[in-house]
Amino acid sequence: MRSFNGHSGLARRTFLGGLATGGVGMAVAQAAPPQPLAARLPDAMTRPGGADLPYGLPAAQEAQVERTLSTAAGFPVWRTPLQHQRGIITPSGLHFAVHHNGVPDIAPERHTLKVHGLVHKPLRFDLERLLRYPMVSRVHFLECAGNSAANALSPTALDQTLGEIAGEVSCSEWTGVPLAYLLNEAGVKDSAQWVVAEGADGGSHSRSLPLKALLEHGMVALYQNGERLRPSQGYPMRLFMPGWEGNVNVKWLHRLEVTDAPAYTKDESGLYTQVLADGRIERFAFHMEVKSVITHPSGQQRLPEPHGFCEIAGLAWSGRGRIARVDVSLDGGRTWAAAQLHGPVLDRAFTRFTLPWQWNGRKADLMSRATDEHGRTQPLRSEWKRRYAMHSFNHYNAVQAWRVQADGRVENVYA
Ligand SMILES: Nc1nc2c(c(=O)[nH]1)N[C@H]1C(S)=C(S)[C@@H](COP(=O)(O)O)O[C@H]1N2
Ligand SMILES: [Mo]
Repeated sequence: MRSFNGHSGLARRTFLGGLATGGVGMAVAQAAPPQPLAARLPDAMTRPGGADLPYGLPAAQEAQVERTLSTAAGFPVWRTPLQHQRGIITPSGLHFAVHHNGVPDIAPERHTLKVHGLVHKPLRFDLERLLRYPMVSRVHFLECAGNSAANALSPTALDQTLGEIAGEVSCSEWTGVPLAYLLNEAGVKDSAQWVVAEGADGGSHSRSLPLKALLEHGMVALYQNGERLRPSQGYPMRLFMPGWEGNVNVKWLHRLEVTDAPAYTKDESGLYTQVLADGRIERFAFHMEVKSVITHPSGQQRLPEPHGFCEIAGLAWSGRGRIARVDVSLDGGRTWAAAQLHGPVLDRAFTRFTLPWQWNGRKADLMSRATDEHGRTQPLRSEWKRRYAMHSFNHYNAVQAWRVQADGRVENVYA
């Protein structure tokens, strides 16, 4: 006991010193002449801190964590920097956004939602009335049908960040009124089969949706991550259909017309139809398929050390249900290992996965392949390309591969 106490100071210093040289980069103070307490404290501990803000902002030092803008489609597409996301919820300010005709400036007190067409009692809801209905909250991803289009179309893999390549997907907690409450109150007629949803933006973005699915899963979302929708996400209200392609989630929703047939609006007959390899056209492809990306390490990152421990981390999702497993390959798809899924594993939501990796400092091709609870799994890029016509790009869910070069730099590659 006595000798242990006598040596504990030395033993402790040796242990910490060992850790410091062992690679965790911790600086350890050596024995030094005694200093006044204030001189030994970090600056911030020696005086009162600064003021806070009425609405909080990220740390100034994190300013590089931003959405990136693409105009390749002819309209602005803001993409989530997924490489910086650790966790399943995308901060609202980083949610991706696609606006075909800009963000309308809507006065909430004048906005209304009309339910009409094949109904017994046409209804009109202002926001105040809608906010009095019972609401549900659900965590769900939202993905643009055109996410990862460049990987589908570009003959060579573009050297970009993950956000630039596949950032047209985000995940939020959405809170709102189930559509069934509103449609049942209006009373749909026997001949009713479809609903045309229209937005109050310049181009009156509109889509036809099967009534049965809307009654089962549709929501008029009013809140996102606990606060009212952001203008960019459809303030003051949007349609939300969990797991379905982004463009059916009509923002700035102002009209639901119950019909007996689809309307074949411009938004569903042009950009969002998908041409198959044999020339046939998929008219309505609502579900987003199972998909995953390794977020770390990912495109344009650089591993800090030529050798050493690195946690492979990523996100997986499926428009048809829960994620059942994610396999990770470190050798370009020759061998696979099951990654650990981190809960909560939610229906049609981001699921986080990780795999510990000891990098040996040699070139390595990393891939992730998710499988959902229905046994659907991601195709390789070559398999996906065989299924669709050469110029098709919607619903691209092929396995994403990253090459870690010997110097630690990470690049997008086709596997
Ligand atoms: N009214 C309206 N709704 C819209 C759009 C639009 O341009 N106008 N864009 C759609 C597309 S293409 C997508 S991918 C999703 C994106 O939703 P987000 O901007 O909230 O991420 O909104 C859809 N809803
Ligand atoms: Mo989209």
